[in-house]
Amino acid sequence: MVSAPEKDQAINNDSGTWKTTACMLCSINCGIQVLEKDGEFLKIRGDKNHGTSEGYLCQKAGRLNHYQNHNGRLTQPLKKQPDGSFSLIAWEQAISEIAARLKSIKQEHGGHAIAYYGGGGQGNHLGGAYSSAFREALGIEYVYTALAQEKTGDFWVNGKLYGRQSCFVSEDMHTADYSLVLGANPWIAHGMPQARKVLQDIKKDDKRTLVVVDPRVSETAKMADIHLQVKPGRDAYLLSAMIAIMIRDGLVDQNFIDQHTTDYQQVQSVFSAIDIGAYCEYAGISESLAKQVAHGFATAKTACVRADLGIQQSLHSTLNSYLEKLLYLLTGNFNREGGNYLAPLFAPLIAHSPDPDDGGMVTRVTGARAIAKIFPPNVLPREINTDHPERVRAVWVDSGNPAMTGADSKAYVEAFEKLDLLVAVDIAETETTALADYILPAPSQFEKMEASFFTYGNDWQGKPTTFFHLRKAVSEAKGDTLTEPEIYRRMCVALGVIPERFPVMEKLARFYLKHPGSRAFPLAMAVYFKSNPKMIPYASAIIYSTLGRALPKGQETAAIVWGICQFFVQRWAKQVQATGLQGKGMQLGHQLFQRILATDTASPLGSFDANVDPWKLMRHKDKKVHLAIPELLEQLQSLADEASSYRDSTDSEYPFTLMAGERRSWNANQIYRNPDWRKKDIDGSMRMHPDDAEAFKVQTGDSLYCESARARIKVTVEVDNTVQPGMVTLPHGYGMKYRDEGGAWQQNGPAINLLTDADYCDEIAKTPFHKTVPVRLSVA
Ligand SMILES: Nc1nc2c(c(=O)[nH]1)N[C@H]1C(S)=C(S)[C@@H](COP(=O)(O)OP(=O)(O)OC[C@H]3O[C@@H](n4cnc5c(=O)[nH]c(N)nc54)[C@H](O)[C@@H]3O)O[C@H]1N2
Ligand SMILES: Nc1nc2c(c(=O)[nH]1)N[C@H]1C(S)=C(S)[C@@H](COP(=O)(O)OP(=O)(O)OC[C@H]3O[C@@H](n4cnc5c(=O)[nH]c(N)nc54)[C@H](O)[C@@H]3O)O[C@H]1N2
Ligand code: SF4
Ligand SMILES: [Mo]
Repeated sequence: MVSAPEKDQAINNDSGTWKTTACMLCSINCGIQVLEKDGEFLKIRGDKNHGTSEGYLCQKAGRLNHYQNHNGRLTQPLKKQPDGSFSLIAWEQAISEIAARLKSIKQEHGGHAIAYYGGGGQGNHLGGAYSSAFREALGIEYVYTALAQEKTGDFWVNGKLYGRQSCFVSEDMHTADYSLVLGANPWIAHGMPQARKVLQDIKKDDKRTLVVVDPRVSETAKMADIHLQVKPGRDAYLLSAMIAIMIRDGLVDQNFIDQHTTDYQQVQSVFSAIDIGAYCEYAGISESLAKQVAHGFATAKTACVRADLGIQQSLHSTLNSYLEKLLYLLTGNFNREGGNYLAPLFAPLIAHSPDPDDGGMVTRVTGARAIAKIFPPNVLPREINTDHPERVRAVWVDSGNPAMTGADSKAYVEAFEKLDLLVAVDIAETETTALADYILPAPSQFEKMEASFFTYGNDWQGKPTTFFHLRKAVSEAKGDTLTEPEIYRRMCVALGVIPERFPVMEKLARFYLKHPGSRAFPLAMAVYFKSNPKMIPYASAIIYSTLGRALPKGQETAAIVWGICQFFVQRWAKQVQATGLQGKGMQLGHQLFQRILATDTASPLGSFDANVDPWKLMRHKDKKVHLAIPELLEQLQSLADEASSYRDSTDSEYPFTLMAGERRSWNANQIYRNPDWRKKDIDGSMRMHPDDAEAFKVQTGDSLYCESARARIKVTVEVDNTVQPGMVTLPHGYGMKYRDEGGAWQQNGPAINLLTDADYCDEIAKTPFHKTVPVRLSVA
């Protein structure tokens, strides 16, 4: 926890000014206050007034000055020259050259030859919200994003069970009596507000139980009442055995099943055929322990499951997501306090894609399906690096570093080098910007207005209020940067789909902001879109060019939030009113917007107390959970064959299982590039079991080679008995190049995606199996 002495609160002089914003290193976006001076953060502390974090911080936030200030910040637009070097280019020229090249690619090959990658990281979603107009202008259908290398299997299962992939499920670990944490390490990776406090509260309370399923004795597993130390990648066996035990022992909630679900018989018959003993043995868990947890979960007054990458980026990932959900569904722990539940979202962060058989989109080259209207980064290099006539020829990357974070970095580099055009929008020089034809620099997330639409992390009863935080800039933008929304607006103008100005509507917007009761602006917008329906796809750019221009300088990008508020109140008027706002319809939407705009910290969106019926968020017409997913029940039936044909990996060419991408105290995706922010684990060591270290005669600090079928990298050993023998782990968020003080390029720690293979992924969602990469080790 980073805190400052009381006396600092009074500082507002030469030593800087305390300003309120949020940490953007993970999806929780805890409120912070920074003592800012000339763009430097001198001190950082938690914001006690923030609705969800209430002053809570983890150790990473205290180092945010390293995100904001380092030698690799981009401050000027750059264009690659024929010799590979970059030279300065004026914005106007860059935008018009890029627009001309994109237009000609579109004309010659169609919009599908252009892909968009990114769309917002952990705290910068405003740019992504405005990019839709730009994508429409070019007919871009292929949106690739990091989310499609972790959560799309889960979304797909939600689509089958609840009717739409956009049905978003959260869990109420704040109040659950029994919490099953499955392939997640919230002590380190968070994933819920105030994660460490939640875990400590459970630990202190004898009546509450924490079970952790993890091959490693993770920091969270150390706090658990029961740790199921599953063998890496074998969760599907453990989970299906637990479900089979629940069915066999009559522990399912038959009332809930009868009232709220369909197709239970099919599910029951598949699970009844499971050889529980054999599955538990294969998973590495004793049958009695699996039984104890199955009984404990099913008989607890309230129980919930919290799952993350440990099952989603591991073998059988989509199937794992199904099994995890069946645990809480069959025991009736759904849509109730202390269980898992459908949660309302502020903005439509997740969309829905039909399956290919129902007319859903697939990629032209590899045939990968869209889930939630996004495509898996695993297939992108192959969509580019091919002779296929319908290949991807241009990529626009915004706030992503796929050359480092996508599976198989070498394939990414080779593919990006083949592109006709690569444009990268970032705040820093990255491995991806190095490959770009044009680099467009944006202000950092503290130098512009920003927001994240991850507003769902609140609990059913613990905190029935959903918050949204529109962060104002806390320091001046560096150099000649443009916000992403402004870049997208200028691209739309250069592509000829919107005019530079909308003088009449801009004027009406100014009048409306002064006299909201007039409704002049919203009515004019409605009339405009009614008479110009072909302009509807560019609504985000238009609202930015009109209402945005009418807002105070620096707050233009808030315009879209006004629109989102209007949609939100159409659905949740009562809940919004319950937070103290009056009025209805557009007035209410406007009031919500004004409150968001006027508050420095997170403001309440709506009060979602027990009066909200979460079943209303179900999207199947019958409002029932459709339990049987034929594709996955089929996969389930082939698990037995897989186990029986398994050969002991110690005989194989790659006898170790590498968890490629562990969250640790000192990694934060690719958001911190310069390693100076780290206090420990500077090299991003490879954790290995003492027995394995002894076999290689290595100690902590020694080097080894870690080699997969794709590449070999040198790693620093950390002897560590939290991992199982035969299993090694390397951290996520290392291996990036950075500029040292003299401006020379350096690299820090393991670049893990050199080792990963794009084909080693889930059949349905194409999410990578990063947690179980087969490797061999050798003496360096
Ligand atoms: N410190 C830190 N926090 C972060 C991030 C960061 O970079 N650094 N990144 C953020 C992001 S983008 C994300 S998506 C989240 C991810 O958050 P998490 O998924 O919680 O983090 P991971 O460490 O990737 O994996 C979680 C656990 O899965 C376990 N695991 C590995 N293989 C298996 C397996 O086969 N089965 C099971 N059951 N468990 C397995 C690991 O041992 C680990 O303890 O973290 C967020 N928070
Ligand atoms: N092997 C392996 N690979 C993994 C994972 C793993 O566990 N193992 N984890 C995966 C997961 S879960 C995730 S979420 C991804 C993350 O991968 P990415 O989404 O590629 O990476 P991020 O770290 O979120 O940061 C992306 C970029 O955003 C830039 N950025 C920061 N602020 C701004 C801004 O305001 N504007 C713009 N335009 N850019 C900005 C940063 O400089 C950085 O270059 O990695 C994935 N890759
Ligand atoms: S939990 Fe996430 S948002 Fe909160 S301080 Fe830590 S990294 Fe930042
Ligand atoms: Mo992630």
